[in-house]
Amino acid sequence: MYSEKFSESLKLVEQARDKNIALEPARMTAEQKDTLLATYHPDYKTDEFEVLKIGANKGEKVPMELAAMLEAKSRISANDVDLTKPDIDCDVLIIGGGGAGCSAAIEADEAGAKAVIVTKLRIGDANTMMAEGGIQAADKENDSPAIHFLDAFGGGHFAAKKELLYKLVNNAPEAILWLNELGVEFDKDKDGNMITTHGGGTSRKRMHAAKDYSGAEIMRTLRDEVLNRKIPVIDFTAAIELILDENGNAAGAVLMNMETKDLLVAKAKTVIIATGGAGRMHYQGFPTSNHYGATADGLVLGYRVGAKLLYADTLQYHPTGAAFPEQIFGALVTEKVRSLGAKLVNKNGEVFMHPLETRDVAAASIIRECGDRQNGVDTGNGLGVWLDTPMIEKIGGEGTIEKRIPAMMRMFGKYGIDIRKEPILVYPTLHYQNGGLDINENGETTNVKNLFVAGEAVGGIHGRNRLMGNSLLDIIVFGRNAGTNAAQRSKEVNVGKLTLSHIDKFLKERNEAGIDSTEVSPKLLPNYVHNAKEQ
Ligand code: MEZ
Repeated sequence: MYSEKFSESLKLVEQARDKNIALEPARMTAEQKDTLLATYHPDYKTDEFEVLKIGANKGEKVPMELAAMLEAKSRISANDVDLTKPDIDCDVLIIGGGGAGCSAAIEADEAGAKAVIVTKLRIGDANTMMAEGGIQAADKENDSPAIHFLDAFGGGHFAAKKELLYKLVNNAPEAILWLNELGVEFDKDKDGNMITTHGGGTSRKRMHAAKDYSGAEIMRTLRDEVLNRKIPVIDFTAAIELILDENGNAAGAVLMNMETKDLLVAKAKTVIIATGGAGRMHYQGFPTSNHYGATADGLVLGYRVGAKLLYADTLQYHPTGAAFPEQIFGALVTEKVRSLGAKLVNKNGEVFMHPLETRDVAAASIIRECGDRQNGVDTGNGLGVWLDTPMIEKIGGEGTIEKRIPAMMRMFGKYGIDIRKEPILVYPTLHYQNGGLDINENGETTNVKNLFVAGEAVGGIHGRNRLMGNSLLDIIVFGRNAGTNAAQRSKEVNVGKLTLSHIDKFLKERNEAGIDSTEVSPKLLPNYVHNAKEQ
């Protein structure tokens, strides 16, 4: 239910609806996109970034909040733990209990390795659970992995590591079959064929979905499989420091019980970082669509032992975060809403962009509309533009919204907004970490042996911008890949003497670079401050 102050703008949106449905907005030219991004996309705000003074990416810029974590002190010193008596001893230690971690664990287990998952919250508390619109795979007759590659490579500004993207798109059809076999309830037509839709920047309909809770459905299935296989899962236990062996290879992690703060030592022949994203870092003050634990931990753990980052200066702001009501500020409004026909409309009821431009372009376009063009709607808590959801029912017929995007209907319905009849207000929200740790096609970091990475903590799969549905895909493809390869490697590894000497080495580097911050990392949880005055 919208208050009186929205009525004038709502009337203009309603009046223009039929005309706007018929309108076919032009796509922007490459030149227009470049200018738009350089002027309005948050990645281009130079004063929000800091150049790293130490570590493998010294001299490169990253968001200032991330720089503070990458250059912070360890939570422990080397003599806080006794490395000679490990509490856990396994073949593959998986840090993170989201989609990538679970996929890795399943394949490591399948390959006969002793895998253990540790997670600072609970298994399944992850961005995978929050993904809505779908997972891409070129498995229809009019499509091919090569076309999928071209879409993603262009959408990512031709910056993706080609061998990683090649693996992503070629393994996509098999990933869908694997999930289907495990029990994911994909949307299917009456003949049992998967229903697929477009996403921003796709030239074919290849988005497979489970309504608008695709990630939750995938996570449910993976979690069940991990538990059915009886793979050990240690909940509420964070990895706070990696352990190397005397040869400089990854060999485990120091773990911290999130409640008691007790420390444990996990020794492992191989380690997989699958810690997910960074939305709760709230770069540039943006709200986020991410889960509570998304604080870039894996990047910090890897960086401190010398692993390289790739594209850590690029973030994805999902164009349509909820801008109203305040209770769901920043929550994800799936791109599928636009795939089903809803257009973005400004306060005057004007369509100002093609609804399925790539995400960076769409986000920058909304920021421009609300900023310099002054065509945003004042929500009482910032600005937003309309996403005209009633168009979906007009295009697809009555009942389409309830059938295809029921979670969206429920989320806004709770606040008295019937999205079948009324449009919703949206603004970009921090959604995805495009950059992360640099890996080779086996999923191993390029410069720390026996350290693997999967999921959102990886950089380079998507280049400098990711297309919708390629993240649910990468957690499966690269999660499984890391699990299989780490298990294989573990058969060849003889772990040397364990050491935490990198902590002192890192401290020395800090001192030499004149860094005297008192911050410690990894962050583990966001530090929201309770403001008693607001009560
Ligand atoms: O890939 C994503 O980020 C995704 C599926 C998000 C969405 O809009 O639903």
